[in-house]
Amino acid sequence: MKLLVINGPNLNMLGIREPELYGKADYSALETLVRETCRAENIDVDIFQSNHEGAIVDAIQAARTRCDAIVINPAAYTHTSIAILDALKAAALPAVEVHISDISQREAFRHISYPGLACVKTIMGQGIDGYRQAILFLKEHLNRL
Ligand code: CA2
Repeated sequence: MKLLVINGPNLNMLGIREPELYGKADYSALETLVRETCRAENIDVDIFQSNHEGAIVDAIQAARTRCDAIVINPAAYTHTSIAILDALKAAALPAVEVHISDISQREAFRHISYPGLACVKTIMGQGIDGYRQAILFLKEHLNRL
């Protein structure tokens, strides 16, 4: 199984500010959690972070023929990006959306997720453990197909 994990804008700042929202773990702790989960599950993983919408669209398009599944935290693009939604639809890979915070309990503008409309599952409010849960879900999901 080949997995792509995508993180959107400012997630590279994790641990630097707003620990009450996003926890104390920094971005390298997130990467370590993803890599260790994938090693234990025998999953080949690439981790990609970008602050640029088009770069995220490019990464999803490239994954279409190279990967079996996607974990994506589109960050602020969650609430704006029809381009990322369209790219996920075009890639037609099983994707799980992860949010570190519980976006349903935050400002109204965070309640809508465009990319989530193309995802088989959304995990929110679980901190960085949501990434581990998303990876385990996708492994099971692919086994069921
Ligand atoms: O809860 C999540 O994972 C979010 O995707 C995080 C985004 C936010 O815009 C979404 O509504 C929910 C923000 C990521 C930025 O993270 C920072 C972390 C530390 C310092 C500054 C930003």
